[in-house]
Amino acid sequence: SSPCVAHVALLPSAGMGHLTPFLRLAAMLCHHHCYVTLITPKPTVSNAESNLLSKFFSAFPQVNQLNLHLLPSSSHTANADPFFLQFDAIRRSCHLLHPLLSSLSPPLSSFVYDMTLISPVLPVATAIGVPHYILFTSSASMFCFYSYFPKAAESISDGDGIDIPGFSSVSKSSLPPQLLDRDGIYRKIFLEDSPKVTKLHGVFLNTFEEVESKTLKALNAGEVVKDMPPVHALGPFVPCYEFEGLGERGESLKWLDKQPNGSVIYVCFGSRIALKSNQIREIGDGLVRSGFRFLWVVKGNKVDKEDEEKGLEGVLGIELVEKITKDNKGLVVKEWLDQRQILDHSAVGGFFSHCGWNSVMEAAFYGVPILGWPLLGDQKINAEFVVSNGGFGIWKKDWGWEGERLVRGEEIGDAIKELMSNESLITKAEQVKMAARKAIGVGGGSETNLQKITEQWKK
Ligand code: BUP
Repeated sequence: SSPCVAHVALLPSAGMGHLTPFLRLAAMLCHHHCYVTLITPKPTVSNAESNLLSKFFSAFPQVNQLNLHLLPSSSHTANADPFFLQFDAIRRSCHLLHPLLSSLSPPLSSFVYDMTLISPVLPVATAIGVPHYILFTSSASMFCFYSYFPKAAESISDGDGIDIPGFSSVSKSSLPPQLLDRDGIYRKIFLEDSPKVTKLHGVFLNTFEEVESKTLKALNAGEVVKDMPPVHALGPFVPCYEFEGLGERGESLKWLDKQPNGSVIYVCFGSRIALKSNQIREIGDGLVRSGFRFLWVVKGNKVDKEDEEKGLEGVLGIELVEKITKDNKGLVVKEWLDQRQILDHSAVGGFFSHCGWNSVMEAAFYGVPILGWPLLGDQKINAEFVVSNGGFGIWKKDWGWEGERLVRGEEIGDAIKELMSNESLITKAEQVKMAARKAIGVGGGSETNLQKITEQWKK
């Protein structure tokens, strides 16, 4: 007899850090023979998101695309983060989903939506009567913090940080700075949504047992929050060759091909942060001082749609460009690179990263040691993971958040030397890589979890 098909709807939120794991999950569900409807909030904030969506739909024509035309965001202060404004716009538009989802055929078996959408999606999912889950796009550690946050919210400004039962404490200096802004969208979402996690059928995480087992156990035992629904580790989400990059080998890969094994440090601070120009120049100085080869992705603007034709010289200054090009040790690019291909390249021996969770999991999957410089949001909690649980990186805590102080080239150069010459980090990264591959391989923890969940949906 032919197996029953599960029909899963997925709703991502704004930014590559949220979209990418959703698309990877969509690909995994297709490989598990689910019928997938991907809801796409339109328009996207960045070009990177719309480009990735096009690639995804050409690689997976069997996926049903459902556009969610967004209502405008409510008026907010002019300097609000464009990605947070988009979170808000998606939240305001979620009620439009009910007629779209209830008329789907075959009817939905389950609905997986972004961690930032709990309050507005909850009534829709309940009305349709479908089991529903969030994909929490960060670590299990961050999920502990998120779940417990409302209980500690009032006291965080005066206290030393937050002690989370069943987990450890998050020091005051590691608290996502946006949570201290009483009127901010990010804090509002945390306070409104977090108490509702107990109403979900489950929580999906892009992590794996081998590296966050204690935290996952505490969550599932209800130690962090009572009545916690099942929390499933499904990661690390594997970069998907079918739609990411599509195998093109651009200039940077050709450059990497010519460099010795493990000799290059790859530098990228994610899709959402544009550092100030004086800090960018210090990084450049640090890279040159380190004496190591480097591949550096520089971002001039928060949103790529606003990228003006300011060449590299405009961002870095002529003097630095000359230094970099003089001995041909470094390659600096302004455009979007396929990070998957970079981290997978044998020439890359280290990753200078902001510790966005997707980047951390990708580094784990490819076994690349990290020099972490957490710049905002959950990134210090992720950096703590890299240093403590994963043990495959270093983090200079006194560098602070983005813009807290100017981190000098000399400090950066020294930290890069420390990373690139530490043999034990390479060994540790290799162990994490093996564990990551085991988790998603046949019979591995994450693979088994996904198998069980999709079987339930098919019943
Ligand atoms: Br930039 C850049 N190429 O040039 P994170 C990013 N990426 O493939 P973020 C590229 O975008 P949040 C580039 O591999 C990762 O999958 C990268 O997600 C990819 O950080 C993703 O690492 C970025 O989580 O998002 O963008 O700061 O703040 O939501 O964590």
